[in-house]
Amino acid sequence: MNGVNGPQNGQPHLDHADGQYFLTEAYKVILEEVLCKGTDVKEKVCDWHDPEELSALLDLELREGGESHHQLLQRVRDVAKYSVKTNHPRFFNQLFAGVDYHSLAGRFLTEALNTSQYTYEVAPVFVLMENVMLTKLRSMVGWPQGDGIFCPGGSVSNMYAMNVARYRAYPQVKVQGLWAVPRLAAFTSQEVKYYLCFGGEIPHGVPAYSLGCMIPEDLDEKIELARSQGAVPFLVSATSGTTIQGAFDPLDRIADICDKNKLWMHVDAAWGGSVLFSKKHKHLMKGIERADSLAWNPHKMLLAGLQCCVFLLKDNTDLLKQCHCANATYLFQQDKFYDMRMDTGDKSVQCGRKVDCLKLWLMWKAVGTEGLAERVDKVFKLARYLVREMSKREGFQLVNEPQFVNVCFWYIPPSLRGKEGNNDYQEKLSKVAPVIKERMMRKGSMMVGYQPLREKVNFFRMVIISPHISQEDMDFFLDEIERLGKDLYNAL
Ligand code: ABU
Repeated sequence: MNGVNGPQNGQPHLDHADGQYFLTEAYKVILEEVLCKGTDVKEKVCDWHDPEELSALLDLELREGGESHHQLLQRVRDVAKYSVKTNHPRFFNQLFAGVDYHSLAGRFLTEALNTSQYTYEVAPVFVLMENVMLTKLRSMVGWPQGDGIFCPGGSVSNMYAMNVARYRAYPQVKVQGLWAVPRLAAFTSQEVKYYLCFGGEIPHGVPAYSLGCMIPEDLDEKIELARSQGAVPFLVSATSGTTIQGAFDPLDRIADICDKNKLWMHVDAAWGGSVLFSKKHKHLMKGIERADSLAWNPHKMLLAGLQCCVFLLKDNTDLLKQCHCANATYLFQQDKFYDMRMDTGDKSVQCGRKVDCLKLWLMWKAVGTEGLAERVDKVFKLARYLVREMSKREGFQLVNEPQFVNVCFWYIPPSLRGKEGNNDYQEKLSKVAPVIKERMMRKGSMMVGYQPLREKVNFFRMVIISPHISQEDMDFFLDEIERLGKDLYNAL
């Protein structure tokens, strides 16, 4: 073993003991930099550098010779130092945040075992585990039977819904392609329609209320309109938890329309699906059991870690496998010595498939269904607290009363208050969020996203996800927005 200095330059690092020593040391760096400092409120959430400067700091170039352990550990430290700390209590930028340590142990174990989820022979534990997880999640939806698969992202789950719905209606599409089917029409709310843009076909956007949920009466009209234009409606994708405003479509009403028109009802619950854990909030998805399929990402609100996404469907006739299977003879031999139904990989369009079930399983084992429900309830409470505190301060204006844990708002700096009637008000308001965002990132104090939406100019989207955060973090958030933005437009 070569110890901390590792092998000499140019040596191939092939020794197990030496590799394990390096791993132990690298793990200490990860623990210190990512998990201790990275969750410490006194540390920065990001150490911002412009790209050229960051490239120079990292020395990313790959050379002929290898480096020593000492140098490599410094690389590990640098990667940690200059990466965004998504586990930090002031990271509110995406629909994931925070860390669950049991899940993380599952993620480390998955990486160490390095297998592919496609066959029972290389992933016996994980095939059984995936089946248990899918059954459990389906039971929460209200489907005693059905099918499903873990997918690499919610958009892939949505694509699978489109594939399966189309295949059910026109099985010849699988071998003959799109020439063999009529012009099909899919429908989703205008608010989210870019999620379903696969292969350039834009779904029919159904008008949404200001809050972001679909207007079901307009869905009926859109279906009729598509028919009158010669298209064949085949799928409606409802949304439970829109990305920006966290809106929930009225599922029962949409299910009535799907029943009447014999359309596949898919629900993109990638973000909102975890409300099903909460007795208090699951009413937001009332009617979900009437859907045909569902996308749900436990890596979002449940903190299972990226990526952990499921596509669930009510069908139990093997439609998913029939739709996607390629019958690769080097993986799915028909004369195997065990039950070949355990080779679940042919339900997927992927070949190699990462193990994404262990992190959720280990976390669920650790805290139980009740523990996960408490997490969901806690972040709802924090979001309500934030909204109440905002209402006590001048300068914070909600875009809409939130249904979920997305709190969308404009910050109106003192110089713009009372000037709503001015011609340049909206233009000036649109610049507030980008300037505040730049300031917070350069300072490293927190991260939160912003965006325009239809006619609405840039506003902040605050999302509360991690159960590790507190009311003090919410107070800090509001104070910091005020600190960073109060001089606008005096300063511009
Ligand atoms: N799947 C959309 C996620 C976007 C976000 O993290 O904000």
